[in-house]
Amino acid sequence: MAEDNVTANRTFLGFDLSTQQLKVAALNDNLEVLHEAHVKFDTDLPEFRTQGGAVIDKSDHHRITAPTLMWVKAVDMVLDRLMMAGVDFSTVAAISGSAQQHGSVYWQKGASQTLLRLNPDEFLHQQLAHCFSVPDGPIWMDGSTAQQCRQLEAAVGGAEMLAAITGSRAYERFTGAQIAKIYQTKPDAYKNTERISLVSSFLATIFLGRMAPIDLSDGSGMNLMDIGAKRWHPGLLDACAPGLEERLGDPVPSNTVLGPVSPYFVDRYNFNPDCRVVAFTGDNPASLMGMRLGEGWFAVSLGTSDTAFLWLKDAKVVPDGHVLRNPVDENSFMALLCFENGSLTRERVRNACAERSWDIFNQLLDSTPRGNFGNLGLYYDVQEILPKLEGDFRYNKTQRVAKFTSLEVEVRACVEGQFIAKRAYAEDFGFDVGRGTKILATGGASKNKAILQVLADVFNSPVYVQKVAESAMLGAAYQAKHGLTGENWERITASLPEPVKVCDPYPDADEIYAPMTLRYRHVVQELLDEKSSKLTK
Ligand code: ADP
Ligand code: XUL
Repeated sequence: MAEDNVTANRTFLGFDLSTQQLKVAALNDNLEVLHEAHVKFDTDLPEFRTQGGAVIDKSDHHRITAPTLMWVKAVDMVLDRLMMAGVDFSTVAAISGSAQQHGSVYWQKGASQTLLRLNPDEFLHQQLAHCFSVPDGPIWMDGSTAQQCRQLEAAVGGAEMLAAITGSRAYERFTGAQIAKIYQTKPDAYKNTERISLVSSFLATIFLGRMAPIDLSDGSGMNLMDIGAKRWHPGLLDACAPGLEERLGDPVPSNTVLGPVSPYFVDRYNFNPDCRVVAFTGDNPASLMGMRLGEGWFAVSLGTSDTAFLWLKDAKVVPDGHVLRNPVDENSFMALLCFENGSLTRERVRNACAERSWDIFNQLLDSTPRGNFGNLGLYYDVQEILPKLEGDFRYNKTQRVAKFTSLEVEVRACVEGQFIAKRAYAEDFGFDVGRGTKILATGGASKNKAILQVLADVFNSPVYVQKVAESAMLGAAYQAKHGLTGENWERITASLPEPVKVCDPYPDADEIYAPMTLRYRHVVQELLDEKSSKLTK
């Protein structure tokens, strides 16, 4: 009886360290959210001078990093805020978390000793201030490692081989190339590094009080893992840097219980010493869990960047897409498509055309017809991943133009262009658009119905949202319970509400968007050809 009470009162924490903020939610045993708190990097921690959570170094080929200590300080702050919100940490049975993928953290030699000796009377950021051999680790927005990418591909006989082994061809933001660049440009810092974490395993390390392993799912985003064999690929490790295997540690399945929470949190915040830390993972795998994604669904996350994913039974390699190990089922996979120009680009167009207001943006969007009078726009504020282009490209019915004829056309062109691109890549992954398919939207912009209507029309499929939009953070909290109890995933998540339908496509949607998707493919091919012919001149 007493034990039942303990179980009934237990809570789970799910963290999400995204690009712009650290969020956390406390869930009860039925996985209902009791409390939430967040820390926004730019505004809550202005001393780190980030923009959108990142620092751009113009003197170093636009290298994009984030100060590791800022994230540490955010942990101190967010726990204080959660305590203020009324969370009793002694009820927390397990913690897990998600984080922006690919970014890396470099622990200086001696850091594990510091982690073991944390003083509960002092802040984490004071004690860990000198624990990082590279204080600003590269994050997923960085694109400065083209040279290292070529080296990785060469090590295994080309881009296709690399994709067959690791699930992705070489990507600048993937951790392997990033580590290689650190080794090549900062050899002393690399030598002085005891351990390299992903952002997810870094956050797990803080809670565990010792070096946490990388999980298989987030580990698939490094271009270093043999995703079939679920272990690091020795040739790829060697191609990056010497002594990398011991700096990474062995990857573990995503629902692994790593151990009890660090005594620091027991003493400072009154956590129960039995509270367990379950492996942390990447935000996209965590979102797949938070959305409880099944077959026939295509999930679209409209965050700082836009991402899309689907559950794959078998690894299917598609040019430019990513295949990761599945965070729920160790024997399955997931497909991931990442578009770097997401919300920030929509915001830029909103600011230019709609007086910085989403309401006005939506009025403009609603005042234009599906298909936008034959206008098509592609907007890439920073170099896009899918496809590799940068700049604004506008086309009217017949030709490329410098400007559109009105603000409302510009607004619709931005949203349609972004979703048509997603449709084209989903089709490449074998997604049978419009034939019983359903779209699940999440992320900051998924609260915007006018934007979701365009999504429904472009995919000729109904769009659903989860009742609570923070799928990565929630997925992490579900994983905390999944890892702790070892129960079946479907049973664990059965009590959760079903997704809610918010839009249906209009009957004429496919007539308009099937040809527009084809046109998009032609336009992109033309732009890519134009770019490569300029490069070879
Ligand atoms: P992150 O990738 O950092 O987790 P979020 O998923 O929290 O980001 O999304 C943040 C973005 O959501 C903001 O950059 C903002 O542009 C966008 N957003 C917030 N509200 C709206 C809205 N009503 N309509 C469209 N976009 C929105
Ligand atoms: C995925 C990717 C981003 C980051 C940040 O490949 O780079 O989605 O995970 O959210």
